[in-house]
Amino acid sequence: MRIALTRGVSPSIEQCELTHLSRQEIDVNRARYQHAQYENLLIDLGCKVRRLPEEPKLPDSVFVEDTAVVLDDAAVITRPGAVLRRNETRSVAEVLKEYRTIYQITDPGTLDGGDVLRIGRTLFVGNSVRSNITGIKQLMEIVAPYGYDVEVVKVEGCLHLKSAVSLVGEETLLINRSWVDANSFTARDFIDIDPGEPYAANALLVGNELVYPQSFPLTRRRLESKGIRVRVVDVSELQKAEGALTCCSLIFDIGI
Ligand code: CIR
Repeated sequence: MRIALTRGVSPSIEQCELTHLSRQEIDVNRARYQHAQYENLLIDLGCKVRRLPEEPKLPDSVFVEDTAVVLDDAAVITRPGAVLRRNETRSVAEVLKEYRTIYQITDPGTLDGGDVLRIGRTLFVGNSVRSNITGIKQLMEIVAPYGYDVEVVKVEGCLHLKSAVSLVGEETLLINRSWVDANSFTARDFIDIDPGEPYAANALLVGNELVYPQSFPLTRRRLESKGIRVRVVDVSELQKAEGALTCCSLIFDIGI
């Protein structure tokens, strides 16, 4: 069975962290509607959605991806780079401990799950504004006994590694080369985002199905022209909080 762990949109989402975007009004009800549509799509794709209750005092808590790295055999609870997001992890750890052995990134390490791109047994980890080398080294030590390698990737100009690059097929990456160097990922196929859509590199692969944001039609055309069929969802309200598709869930299999 495949679980998608999510959390309801906080009523305080308008006070979210913003790094590269300027603040815009966020319609909380619309954000909630879009988030529910996203969950429905995950259900359609075979996931069992487990939704944590919303956290009124934690504006960014809908972005659960940043709180943990869930592997087949273990889960690493992060220490988010944004101080105000650190209280988001405990409730996620409580759920994940039902399914996985739990590890923890500790002070002075910082790590956001949005910086971790898993391809097979390799974890590519963005050294970004949120994830420092100490945190990445801690992750490396935790996952090595489980047979995972960690590769550090420099990220510049965007929030997380997965803002710049994500997996859209077994060996195919959707990439914005102005934020990350493609040479960091050897022997893989690339699809470039449309230059007019810099935020378009974040797609969510669920099994063999690709979930993609409605707001990037030009890049979507590029994906489709390569034979990749996408399931489109409108997350425009969550994008105003600098969130993307991968960050709204933690997806993992149980009974493996
Ligand atoms: C933040 O700055 O932490 C949130 N406003 C957005 C987090 C998005 N997370 C992700 O892409 N993994």
